[in-house]
Amino acid sequence: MPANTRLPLLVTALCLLAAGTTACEPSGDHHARPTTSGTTPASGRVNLLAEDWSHLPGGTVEPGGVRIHGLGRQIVLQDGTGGQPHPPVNLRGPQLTVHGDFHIRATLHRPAGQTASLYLYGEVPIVYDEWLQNRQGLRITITEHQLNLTVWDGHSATPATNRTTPVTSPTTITVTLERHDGNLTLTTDDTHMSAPDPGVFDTGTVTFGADADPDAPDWTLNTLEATARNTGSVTVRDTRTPAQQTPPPDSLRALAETTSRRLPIGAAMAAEPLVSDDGYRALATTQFSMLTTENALKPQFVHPGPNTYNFAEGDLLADFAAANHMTMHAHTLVFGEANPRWMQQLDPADRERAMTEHISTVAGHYRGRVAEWDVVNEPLSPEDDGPDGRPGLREHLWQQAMGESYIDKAFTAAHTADPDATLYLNEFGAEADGPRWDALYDLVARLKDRGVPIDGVGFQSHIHEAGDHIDPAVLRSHIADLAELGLSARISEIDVYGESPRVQATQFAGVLSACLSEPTCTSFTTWGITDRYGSTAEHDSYPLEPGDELPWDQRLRPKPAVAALQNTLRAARR
Ligand code: 9MR
Repeated sequence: MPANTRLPLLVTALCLLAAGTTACEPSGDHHARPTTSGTTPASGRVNLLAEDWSHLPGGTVEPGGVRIHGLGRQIVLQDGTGGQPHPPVNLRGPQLTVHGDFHIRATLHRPAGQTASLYLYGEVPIVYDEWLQNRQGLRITITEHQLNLTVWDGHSATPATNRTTPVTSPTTITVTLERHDGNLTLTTDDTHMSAPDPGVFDTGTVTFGADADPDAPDWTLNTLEATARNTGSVTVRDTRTPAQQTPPPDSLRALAETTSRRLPIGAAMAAEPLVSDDGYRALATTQFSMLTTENALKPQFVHPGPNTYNFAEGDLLADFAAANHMTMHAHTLVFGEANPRWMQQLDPADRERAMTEHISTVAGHYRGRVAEWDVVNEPLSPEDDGPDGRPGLREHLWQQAMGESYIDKAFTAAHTADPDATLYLNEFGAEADGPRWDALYDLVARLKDRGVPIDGVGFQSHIHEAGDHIDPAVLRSHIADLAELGLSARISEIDVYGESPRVQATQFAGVLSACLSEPTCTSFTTWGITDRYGSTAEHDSYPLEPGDELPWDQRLRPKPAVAALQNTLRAARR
């Protein structure tokens, strides 16, 4: 293929993610380079840096290679503990298809004091905002005096191999990782170490990632090549191959189009499975007309350091939504959870400025691409701890610094940053009558009285216990009460856990029908698509122990809930 007819992998990645052929165009700031995507040079050698590295979080494509700046991204728990590293993955970059023996050789420039890490994943990690599960993959780390090889086999959080050897590390170093005869061997000019291969690349793919110490000077990946050995082969996965997916007429999104409301049907989605799991991506594109960012735009993902923003995963989701003609609902600007440690440790006097800066930068970045924001998530206390026996405001860093006014300030800042976005306050447990609904109603009524630019309320609709069962008639009455205040509503995060498939189906369908019956209910969104990646999974277990809360099971088979949702949509045909 002549070089000038080759497409940047970025474009092919978006085509892969696209449902419509017209959508195969990149957007945003890219520095895509020519690529050999989809080709196999006769030598069985692939120049991976000729592919797209422009979306690597913390990476900058330069003439001499890819400069790696550490983001210091970590998974921090709500009490400020934890801190599991969350290294960048080049999700929109090259995926290598491998068979048999091969080696991957990297040359890098590592300034003194820097720790350079290169990741080769057989399966990309599963990422949530309270944990990251490493699956099959390996990390090569080079410090001043040491070379380290860490191998995860997908059966445990503990690495199967973690070996270190001394290295006389010059500034420029070449490392070669070879898979051969059931072993993994790592070689540099002056050292050599081997470990048994637990089948890290048995998936037949390699996805790359790179990380750095944020406090040391950046390192540069100057070359990265894969070469087949013996009878093995290496190719860059041709992401253009999969056929474009057209929503079948009985899909949720196609049926919803036939309702008089043309109600958007959404799901919370994550970047990693959209890229790495063809079945998940197919459901995402064919079944849903709306996308909520599950974790990618929570503060600790998007704003890992006081002056460090990372939009890579959020941009992937925004481009995916646009390419597939989905409305993008962004979650969430201000929340008591999922905040990076630096935010949790802010002096109270600095919090208002930090909050409004965060909002203006993040909502400003997505201006024009995001239709709606959850501006404030879960402002109510989980307990009935207010003076009137209802929930008071949830105590967290923003509320402690500003009292209730943090909500006013957050909405005002979001409206300034993106005047066209529809702005929601999102809450759980307010679908039934009782003190929680009363507290929510009074809160949003006060906001409206004060002229706060709030457009609507999200009813999360998590049904995790029998006591959470939602009565559609009561939910309808709440939506109607909000309409009288001039507020719209949406079903923002429904999932139904621990119920029989029949009860689960009835609950999903009842809530959808309540939404369809109220003209001010603007959309219906499930909190995920499949139990394979559901948010109630037991995350410490290998293999992952999924929950059962979503419409598609962990093998991506539809449960009765899917038919119940389809029937509810059919019944609302215009
Ligand atoms: O789905 C999210 C999961 O990956 C996180 O680990 C969890 C941590 O708080 O948050 C989940 O999403 C929540 C959302 O942000 C707000 N409402 C409740 C959702 C489900 O727990």
